[in-house]
Amino acid sequence: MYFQPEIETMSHDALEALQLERLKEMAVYCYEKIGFYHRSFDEAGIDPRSIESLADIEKFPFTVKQDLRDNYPFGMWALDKRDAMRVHASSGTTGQATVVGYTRHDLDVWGECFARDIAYTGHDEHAILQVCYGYGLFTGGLGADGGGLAMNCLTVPMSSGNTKRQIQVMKDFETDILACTPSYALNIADKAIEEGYDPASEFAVSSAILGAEPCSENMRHEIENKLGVKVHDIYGLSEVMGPGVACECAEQHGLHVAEDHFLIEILDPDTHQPVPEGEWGEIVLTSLDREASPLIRYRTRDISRFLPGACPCGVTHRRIDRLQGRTDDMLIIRGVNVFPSQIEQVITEFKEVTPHYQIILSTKGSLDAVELDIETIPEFDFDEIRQVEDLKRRIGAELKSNLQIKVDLKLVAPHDIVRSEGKAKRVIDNREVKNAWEGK
Ligand code: DLL
Repeated sequence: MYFQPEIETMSHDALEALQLERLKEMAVYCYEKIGFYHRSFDEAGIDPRSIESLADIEKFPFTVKQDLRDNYPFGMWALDKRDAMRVHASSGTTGQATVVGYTRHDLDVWGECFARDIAYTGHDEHAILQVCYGYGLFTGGLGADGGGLAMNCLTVPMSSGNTKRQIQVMKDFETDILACTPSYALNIADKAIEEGYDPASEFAVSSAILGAEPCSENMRHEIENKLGVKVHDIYGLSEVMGPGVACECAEQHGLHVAEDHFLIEILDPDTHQPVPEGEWGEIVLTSLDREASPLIRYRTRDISRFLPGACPCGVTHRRIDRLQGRTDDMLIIRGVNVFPSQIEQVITEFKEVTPHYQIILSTKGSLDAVELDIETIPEFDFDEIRQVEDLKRRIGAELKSNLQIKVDLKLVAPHDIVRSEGKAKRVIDNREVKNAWEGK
C-alpha cells in the first residue's frame, strides 16, 4: 500500500536526480539564510554552489547536537521565528534543549511522511488511529496526529498516560492503529490483560506504529501476540523531523527512509567514512527540503545499517535496519561494548522473566559496577531458592556466551520496575564519573 506511489516507487535514478536537485538548492539556502552554515562552509572552504553529485555531500562539515545547543533557541533557523508555524524541542534532560521549527510546508511534508507509514500498515482513510505518544514539544504526539490528518483518518488524540482510559477508548472506539512507544504498548497490553481482556481477540486493533526507542525482536513479538497487532517500527528525531524519517512497510524487514526529503549516510563514527552496505554505522542526515530549520549532515548518533536489495513491497526508497542503539547509549562493560537492546534480546528469551528491566551503573571503589534488575513473571516463586539461583545462573551464562559480559543480576518482583508511558528508562547512571563509558 502506498500513500504517494509516484514518489515511493520511483526508480532509483529518478530519486537520485530529485535528491541532487534538492541538495543543490538546500546547500545554497542554508549558506544564505543561516549564519552558522555560512561560517562553517567558509571555514571548510566549501562553495555551496559547487555540488555536482550526491557524493559531494562528503565535503561538507557535520552538524552536531551541540551546534543547536550553542545557537539556542532560534540561531539555527533559516527564517524569522514569527514566519514559522510550529516549534518542537528536545526535552533537554541531558543539556540545553534543541529547538526546531516547521513552516506550513514542513508540517505538510511531515504529515505526508507519517501518512506513508499509516499506508504501510495496510490502512487507509477509514482507519481509526489512537495516538498515545505525548503531545507537546515532544514530536511523537503531534507528528502522529499530523499523519492522521494527512491520511484523513479518524484520529484519537489521547497523548500518553492514563492507561486505563487508553484501554477503554481502544475497545469502545474500535481503534485500528495504536501509535506509541514499544514500552508503552507493552504496558497497555499488560494492563488490559490484568483487567480481564484478551485484546488480541476482543479488540479491533490490528496495527501498531511504534518508535522513539529501541525494541528487541522478542519484545516486539510479545507486543504483537498480546495485542494481536502487526508492529511497524518508526524512526525520527526532534532535530531532523519527528516520527516518519523512516518506517517499516508490511514486509517488516527494515525501515524505508523518506529519501525524497532526507539524504542519508551511514558512516563509521571514528573514521567518518561510509561503511559498506550491510555494516553498522552512525546515521547522518541532511534535510533536502526543510524550510524552517534545515540541517546539513546531522550526526544522529543512532546506529543502523543499510539493508541490501529491493523490497518486495515495491517501495524503492532504501531500507535501514532497526536501530541497534545510540553511540552514547553504548556501555563498555569490562572492555566489552554492548547496547542495552542486546541485553534485552538475551533476557527476553527466558519465559520466567518479563521485558521489564533496568541497568544500574554505579561506582564501587575506583571501578564501575553494573547491576541488571529483571522483573519476573507473576507465577515465579521466589521462595524456591534453588529455582531462583538456577534462573540467575542460566541468564548469566547466556549473557556471558552471547555478549561476553558479566553483570550483577537481580531478579525482582512484578511491578518493581516503574512502567513507562513514553520512552522507557533502561539505564540508571549513578556513577561518580558519568562519561567513563560514553560511546565514540
Ligand atoms: O523520539 C521522535 C519519535 C517519536 C520517533 C515517535 C518515533 C516515534 P527524540 O525524542 O528527539 O525524538 O528522540 C530521538 O530516539 O535519535 C533515537 O535514538 C531514538 N529513536 C527514535 N525512533 C527510534 C526507533 C523522537 N524506531 C531519538 N528505534 C533518536 C530506536 C529510536 N530508537
